[in-house]
Amino acid sequence: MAAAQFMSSDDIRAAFSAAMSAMYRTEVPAYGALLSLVAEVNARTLAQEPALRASLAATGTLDRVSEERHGAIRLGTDTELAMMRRVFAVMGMFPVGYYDLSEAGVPVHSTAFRPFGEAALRQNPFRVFTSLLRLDLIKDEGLREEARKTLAKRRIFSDAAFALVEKAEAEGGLDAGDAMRFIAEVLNTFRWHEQASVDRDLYSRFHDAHRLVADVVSFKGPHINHLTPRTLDIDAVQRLMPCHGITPKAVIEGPPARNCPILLRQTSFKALEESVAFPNADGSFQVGSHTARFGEIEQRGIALTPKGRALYDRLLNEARAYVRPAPDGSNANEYRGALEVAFKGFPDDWDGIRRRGLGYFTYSLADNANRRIPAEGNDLEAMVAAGTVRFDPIVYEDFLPVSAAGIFQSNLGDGAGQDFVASPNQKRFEQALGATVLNEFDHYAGVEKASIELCLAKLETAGSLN
Ligand code: OOG
Ligand code: NI
Repeated sequence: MAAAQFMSSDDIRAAFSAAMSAMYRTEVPAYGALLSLVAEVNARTLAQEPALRASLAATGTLDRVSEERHGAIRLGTDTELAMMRRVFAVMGMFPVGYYDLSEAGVPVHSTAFRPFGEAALRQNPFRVFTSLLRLDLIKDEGLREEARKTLAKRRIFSDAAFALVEKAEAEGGLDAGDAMRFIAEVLNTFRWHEQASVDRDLYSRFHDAHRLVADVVSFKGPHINHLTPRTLDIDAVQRLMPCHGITPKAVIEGPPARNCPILLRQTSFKALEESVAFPNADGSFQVGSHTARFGEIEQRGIALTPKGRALYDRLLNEARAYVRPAPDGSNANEYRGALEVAFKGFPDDWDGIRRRGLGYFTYSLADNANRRIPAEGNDLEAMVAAGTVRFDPIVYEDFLPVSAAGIFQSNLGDGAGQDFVASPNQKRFEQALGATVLNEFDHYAGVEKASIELCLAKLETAGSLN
């Protein structure tokens, strides 16, 4: 019974996420300060908002909140992306969604590796926003070739990591000892390297082409560039960050503050300037610096249906057509105002969102249900109206391309954006990945449907007992 000895992929993911967080805390101390602030604000929010606490408890998601985070990495080659997919699969993380960032002036396209099943998400929803550099968008052919050659030489995974992934694939899992070795080996891939792999001059040329090219190509591996805890009140954290010595970016990305949070709101603090040793031809080093790693927080709201998402996109575009947030924050208030006006067009009560088919919900028997089956009929709506069935928003587990672009821009530095012709190429991305990406909407729709079926089945049993 070999399977019984395997450490579950959910446990491996949880352990990996904790190890990554511990590593990042030592590498970027401000991340530790942010974690304490978020924990404080979350505790206060839960104490002040009993309805929120009850909803999180009813959906079994109260415990995961404080453990929750996402990270981001940027890869250089197809081979790296394909291997990363196999590594994440050992931790029960699969590619969900395709994000084209070229439109926003960033030469990458991306996916999010994350757990997919409801039970896995509940145990630990750790996700990694994973980008692949698009050298095809770099105009200078000579430089493109230099980048390609540099990337072709590096190996971002150790031999031991390869061997453990192959073992997990061949045998269907890893025992606890192997899992711990796997975590340690893979963690090294995400580590910061103070020594660059190119000389100062080549770094500068990459940097001039695009800061992101320098960040991906000049180093020995895809250093984790941020880790993002989940807060239950992003406005409070944004307000309190300066008191903790952290300067946030000027505007919160995503929808405005609302009674019923939708999708995702995010804010970040600027990247650190870190010292880097660039190798010279004679074996000596020249000291310079690089800005790459930063901090971010996010507040997650309800997952929207395609109809809800279309409404969100329309309202966000409306606000941005009126005023585009300037990188220096000079029009932050105006932008906030424009968002608030535009989003008056989005219902701000859970039942309104539900009845208009804008968001996904889970349904369950209400705690105090006296199992009263309404005379008008026993369909779900009647049960909801009678208070026998409760509904709770399903949390959005994914990302938003416009927000991601804003986060990229803020930590790459102002004016880092370039005009690329928008060129989404999901097929090309999936070829590199060696798999197709999962569709996020299918996941949410499936969770909602399963909850309705379970709820109706329970009611039927209760009804027949009456
Ligand atoms: C990723 C930026 C996107 C988010 O939360 O939207 C992201 C990056 O800077 O590599 O992490
Ligand atoms: Ni992020």
